[in-house]
Amino acid sequence: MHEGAGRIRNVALVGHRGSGKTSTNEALLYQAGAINRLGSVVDGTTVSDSASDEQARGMSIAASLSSFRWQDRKVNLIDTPGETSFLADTLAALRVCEGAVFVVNAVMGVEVGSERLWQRAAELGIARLLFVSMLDRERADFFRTLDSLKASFGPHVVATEIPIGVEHDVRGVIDLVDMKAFEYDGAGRDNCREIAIPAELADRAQKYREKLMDEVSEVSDELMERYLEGEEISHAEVVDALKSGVTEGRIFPVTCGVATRNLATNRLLDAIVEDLPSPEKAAEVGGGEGAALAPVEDRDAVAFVFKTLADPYAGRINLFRVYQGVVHSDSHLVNCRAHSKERLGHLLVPQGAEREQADELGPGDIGAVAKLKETHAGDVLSASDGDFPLSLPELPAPVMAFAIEPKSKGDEEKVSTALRRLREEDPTIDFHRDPQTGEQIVAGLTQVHVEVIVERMRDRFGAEVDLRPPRVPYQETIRSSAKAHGRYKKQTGGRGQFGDCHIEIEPLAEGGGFEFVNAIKGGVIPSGFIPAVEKGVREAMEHGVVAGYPVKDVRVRLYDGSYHTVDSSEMAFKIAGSMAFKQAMEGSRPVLLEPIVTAIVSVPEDAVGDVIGDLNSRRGHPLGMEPKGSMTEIRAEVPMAEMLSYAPDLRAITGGRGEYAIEFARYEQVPAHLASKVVAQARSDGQVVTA
Ligand SMILES: Nc1nc2c(ncn2[C@@H]2O[C@H](COP(=O)(O)OP(=O)(O)OP(=O)(O)O)[C@@H](O)[C@H]2O)c(=O)[nH]1
Ligand SMILES: [Mg+2]
Repeated sequence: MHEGAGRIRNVALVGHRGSGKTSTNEALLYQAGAINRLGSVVDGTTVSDSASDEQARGMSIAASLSSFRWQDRKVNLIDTPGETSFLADTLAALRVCEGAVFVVNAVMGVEVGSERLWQRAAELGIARLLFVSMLDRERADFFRTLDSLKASFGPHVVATEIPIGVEHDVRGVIDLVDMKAFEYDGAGRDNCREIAIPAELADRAQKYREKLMDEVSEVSDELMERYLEGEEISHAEVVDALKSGVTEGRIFPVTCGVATRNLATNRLLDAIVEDLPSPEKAAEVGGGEGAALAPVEDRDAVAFVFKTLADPYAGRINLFRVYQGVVHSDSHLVNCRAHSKERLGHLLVPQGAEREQADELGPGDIGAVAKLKETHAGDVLSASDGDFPLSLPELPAPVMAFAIEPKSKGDEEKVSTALRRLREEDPTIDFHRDPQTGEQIVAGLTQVHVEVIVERMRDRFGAEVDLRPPRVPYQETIRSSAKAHGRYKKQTGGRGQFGDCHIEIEPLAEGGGFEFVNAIKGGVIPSGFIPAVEKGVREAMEHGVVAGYPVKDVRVRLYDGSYHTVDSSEMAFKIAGSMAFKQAMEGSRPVLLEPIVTAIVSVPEDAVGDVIGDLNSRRGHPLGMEPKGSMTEIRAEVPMAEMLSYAPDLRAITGGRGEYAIEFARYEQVPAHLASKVVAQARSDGQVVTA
């Protein structure tokens, strides 16, 4: 039997790196009885950070699914990585959940990255709760954190409980809906007991209750009217209004606790099952991808694979969510990308650290399946082949590239197998052979990302590699238009070669890419050869004339030419097209472009001056700064070439207290004095063949 879609809660735990998600995940599993021991991140004993590199680094690298029951509901909880390097997993988790819990650290307040996740969750139409964690830490401040949450996420962020006690003396919470207080003794499962509201907190609790009521009454006009006229609003009405406000994304309740002491996690569980919508409810409210699919049983099964992991024991495992119908074990479904049948053997449901087998998973539910032939994250499995509106969210481009070289000769095959397998798990990894230098390039979102990839290659596949400084992905473009004539003619006895074309090239706006315009009149070049000219142009554009980098934002107009009835061939026209492009580019003020990134650097107040000074010396332009909790967030645009080895430098400047993320922003022309250096380097690398 499967769980009814109305009784399921699919919930992602998201938030900034280190905000306490994995510890919260652990406490929720423990409190719900799915595990019998409260593991810790420090000891490397949590369920969701089970990989050895996660334990060694004390951070989550992959999304991790656990299922458990609470209040007779089935909760599928996904712990996600906060580190932006692993954003692919975080976004994939958000994609398949109706609800998210934003975990925010009570010392730091809202941090870099959480705001962008909030935005993504809003776009996906996900209901959101907030959990202010680490109340027990020194300098933890629930109310300051609440203010920072409102400042970042808007006025509908509202506390549904407030803590009793501060820092290490925190001992419980006051529920603002029921106006009841609870105290926690020890970290055991039955550590919660009701107490009277402490007298010294009575006024404060009343004040925050009013704020909550203001917010709740806005859910309906009727409620608002009665509330303003001072009428009594019943407890059940408040609970219902809160629930529908959360479901509709109009209210964002803030809860709080201490994960490592299992303090108030029972209340977070209550909030998850009571306030967050089920797949059925979310479908009624509408919105989101997959809305065209109804979470009902009596239709053909449609499931979406959102995560693939390479389990060292079980092989490849796919995590999927059922959007419609029922998925059975020992059945066949069609992979709608590959249009091939996959046999699903056992269905797996992760229960704490174990995986249990399930006979079937109903609409809205999430589970795992091992040993599919070719299915991976992003694929739709369905009873019959079709085109379903389900896909992974768009991901940032991997901008941090390194050249890698196997430590031992002859390991090339091993290395590429390892990379292929790892990319199944993480679509933000890019690897390719640089056509210019023959180097094997591996690119990720950040330096940490690439380091993790290299460690995984070694630990899982025994493939050891050296990393060399990344090459900057320069590009080239043109600044004026020019005409050129490409003519390829060869007469070597017998049949010759003849191709002849006139083109004009002109600059396109940034992002314009490439346009090819066929303006041939009267068949002076037969239409069968025109694609060959275009192909020749495209090939020439792979290596611009400045320093051998790809050329972009160019329109090429083919307007004249001639042919020979016997000697003309596709090959000859392709070569003529290439020749014409190179020649035209020489005359069109070609320039070198470099990638500019937006760096978001988060540092303690006292390091701000030094960090900005350093960014300036890297040709950076500060865009602004903002206090974020106890840190200051600096935004700056900096050429990527200047940020290649930023991590160790930032560490040195801030004494290890700073962190940063970079995002690709755009391409800009390289200043002339630097461009000549890049050109000289490219020539000495043999990347440019001068005519
Ligand atoms: N004192 C205290 N420490 C906590 C609490 N929650 C987590 N920590 C500690 O804070 C650190 C980070 O916690 P994690 O649970 O790994 O945070 P995370 O959000 O999963 O981190 P990433 O997965 O890297 O984004 C660990 O050392 C935890 O032991 C808490 O409530 N109180
Ligand atoms: Mg974690």
